[in-house]
Amino acid sequence: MTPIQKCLINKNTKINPVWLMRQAGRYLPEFREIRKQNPNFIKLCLNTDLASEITLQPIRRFGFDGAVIFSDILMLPYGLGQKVEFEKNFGPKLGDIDLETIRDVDEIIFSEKVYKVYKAIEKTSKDPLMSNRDMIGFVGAPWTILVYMINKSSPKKGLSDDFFKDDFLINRLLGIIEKFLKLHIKNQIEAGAQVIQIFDSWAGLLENKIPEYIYIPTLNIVDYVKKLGVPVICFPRGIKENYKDFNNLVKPDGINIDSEIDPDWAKDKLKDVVIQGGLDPRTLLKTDDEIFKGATKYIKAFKDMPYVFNLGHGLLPETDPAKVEKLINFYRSS
Ligand code: 1CP
Repeated sequence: MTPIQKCLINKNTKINPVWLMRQAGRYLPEFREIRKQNPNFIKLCLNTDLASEITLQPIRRFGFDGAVIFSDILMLPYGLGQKVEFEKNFGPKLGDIDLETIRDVDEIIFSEKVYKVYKAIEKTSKDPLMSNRDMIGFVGAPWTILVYMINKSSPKKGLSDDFFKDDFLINRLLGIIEKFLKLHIKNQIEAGAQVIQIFDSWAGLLENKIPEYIYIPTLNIVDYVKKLGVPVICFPRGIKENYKDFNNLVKPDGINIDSEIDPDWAKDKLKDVVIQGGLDPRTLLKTDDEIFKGATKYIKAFKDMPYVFNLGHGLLPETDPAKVEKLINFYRSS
């Protein structure tokens, strides 16, 4: 078994694995160099050699215990035939949804559209650098994918008032999203993914209907991953004290806490689950002392428990890689 698997499945308390969300990406000069030559982000994700190289860049630098495949949660709508583009200084821009066309997409059409992601996982898994390291595959949670597909851009400024206006569309889409998320997960596992993380980055946008849009659809996916025999980590960002209900109902193997969650609260309320993450990524923009102090809070709280060190959200693009190195060295030596 690989280190993160040992922590999640065997509840081994001696391993203390570490990886960071968004560890492959914009804060690394070697990534920016490749990105400059590859203005089309989706094409870059579908370039097996480059996607694999980008996945390994942070492993080479920092020796993380897990490598997260360089891809994006929006490969799902892309595979379903929705237009997906990334505009500089704007973020993702999606095309209109045509339910008629999406309805006709079958498993073969989807898998063929994104099969290079699976090839990249396969290639990366075979790299000597990956020995005794976890290959982490991922998807967006049904709710977060629904948000992007309907909103068609980042919901940073909140959901539009008419987001829920078309009940029929929402329910049909959720069913389709769930079906293809399962396929996308199965394909990643068959290609070599040893851990699956489900990112629900926009879970915090919902004030009610949380069971309907978060707990139930995520539980369906989590049960499916468990049936495939692979450990699954959930990240329902921003749901505050609902983390407790989420954990009791969805029962993932691991749960990534966001930076708003107090680690002592998490220790007390989140039972029968391995906790991951928590440290505010903005801490890495501060002085060394502040970084060590921030990390110590989590190290102390989860001492003698199985815990996967990570952040409370993705690394910020402006992070200095030297600070990441200091954090990892500090964690490893503490
Ligand atoms: O160079 C660029 O401009 C591209 C930046 C970039 C990168 C490096 C995007 C666009 N996606 C990625 C890779 C990525 N995305 C990974 C693999 C790398 C790694 O984690 O090490 C992963 C796991 C994701 C997941 C992802 N994409 C999430 C969930 C995690 C989170 O940060 O909340 C989300 C919400 C996305 C959508 C997305 N893709 C890219 C951007 C800029 C965004 C966010 C847009 C928004 O604010 O709504």
